[in-house]
Amino acid sequence: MEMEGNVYRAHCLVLAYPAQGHINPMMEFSKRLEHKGVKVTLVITKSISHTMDKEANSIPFETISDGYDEGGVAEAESIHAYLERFRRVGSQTLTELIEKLSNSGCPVDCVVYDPFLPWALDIAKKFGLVGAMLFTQSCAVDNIYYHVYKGVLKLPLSETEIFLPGSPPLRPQDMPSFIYDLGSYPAYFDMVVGQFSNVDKADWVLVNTFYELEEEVVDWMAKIFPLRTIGPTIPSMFLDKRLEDDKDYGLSIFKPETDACMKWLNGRPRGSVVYVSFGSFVDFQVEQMEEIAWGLRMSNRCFLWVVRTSEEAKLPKNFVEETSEKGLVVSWCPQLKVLAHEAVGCFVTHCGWNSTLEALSSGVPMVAIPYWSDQSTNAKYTMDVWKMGLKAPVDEKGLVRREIAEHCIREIMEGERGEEIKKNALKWRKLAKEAVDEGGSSDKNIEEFVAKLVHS
Ligand code: UDP
Ligand code: 7WV
Repeated sequence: MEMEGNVYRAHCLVLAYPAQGHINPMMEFSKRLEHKGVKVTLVITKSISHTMDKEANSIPFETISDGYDEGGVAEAESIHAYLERFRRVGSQTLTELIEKLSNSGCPVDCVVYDPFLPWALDIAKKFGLVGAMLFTQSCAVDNIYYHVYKGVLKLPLSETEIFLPGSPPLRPQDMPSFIYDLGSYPAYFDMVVGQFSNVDKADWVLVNTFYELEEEVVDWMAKIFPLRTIGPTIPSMFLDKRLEDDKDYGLSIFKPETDACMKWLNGRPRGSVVYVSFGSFVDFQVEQMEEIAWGLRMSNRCFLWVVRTSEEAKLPKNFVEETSEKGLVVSWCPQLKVLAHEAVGCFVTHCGWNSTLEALSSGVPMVAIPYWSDQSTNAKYTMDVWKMGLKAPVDEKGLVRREIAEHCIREIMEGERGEEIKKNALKWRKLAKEAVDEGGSSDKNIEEFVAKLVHS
């Protein structure tokens, strides 16, 4: 096959769910495929493409419609209505896109898709294409949802300890929020459990994790599915450095205050800064925001805190002014660069899966304050399995109090436990890099995927 003078081995459509934490891994996986000679077209929704800043060297993209071209989910009457219309209009427009590409001499061989959108597999199969789901959450979390799907894990939870194959005993509060707080987001509950609705038709089940990180659960799930680990999907320059231009994800919903952050970090002593960020979604109660602000102040450390514009009003009055000697508050930052900066010694995070993998790949210890979705499970593993952070305990109202936040930060920055955690963090950084480097577990899996694609 030939395209603009370049010979390529196969053509993959890579369909992302429209959220920052889902687009990033799809983008990076696409770059790994491209590096191995596959042509890739990234597919995002029209609504999210309006809000994204396209940086240099990103993968070419096309859009489909979720039926809400102006505002996406924010425009919909409910999450349920959004997902239903996305299924209908998305199926239609994805079909049209595949037809268009075929007619323009660039036929598609394979659809890689986020299993939040399982209907994409049905479309791929209608065209006789290879279908590969790519889970953008941890294998442990996928395994929990699989057990709910199978009806093996019965809800509401009635036990105080839950035993699943490949997993340590979990308390209800270590489960994803949609499970322990059953009924909180019924449409998202259906979506995450529905990821398995047509898994039997998938040619590949790819997971954004690496074997060494989740050995037991990967071994267990690989007995049931054609499962391969392909992560962590972090830009290559932060890991194996084999993809020269891959310094950033390439599509960003918010504009990072890069210069301000890097200038502020430069010159600060090694490991002295607490970096605080809760990702692209978290919408804290005012009270929780205040407790975190106070905890930070009480820790007496320098901090860089990402407070999205929509969250700004929740900061205590005059907080930014009163802490300006010690802290910098920005609306968005280049998180990978910040985590890689030697001044950063601790990451206070919601434990979104990307943030967790990024911290792990940079060797930065975490204080986890999970908010919803899979974050509490990621926080549990961070503390008790990977031992590279602390999961901040909550009070009866479900809030992390200021003394607790302060204590966790101090434990990591100055405590004895912190030393152990730092040592483990560095161990994970090494293993993450090895996994994606030449001959590593994830690299081999991607090689195998591409080789089979070419010969199918
Ligand atoms: N991120 C960023 N700048 C920030 C905060 C986050 O670039 O100030 C990126 C981060 O590197 C990660 C993504 O946004 O890749 C967030 O994904 P995650 O799964 O951690 O959380 P979500 O936003 O989905 O809750
Ligand atoms: C966006 C929308 C819904 C969910 C997520 C992101 C996530 O947690 O990954 Br459930």
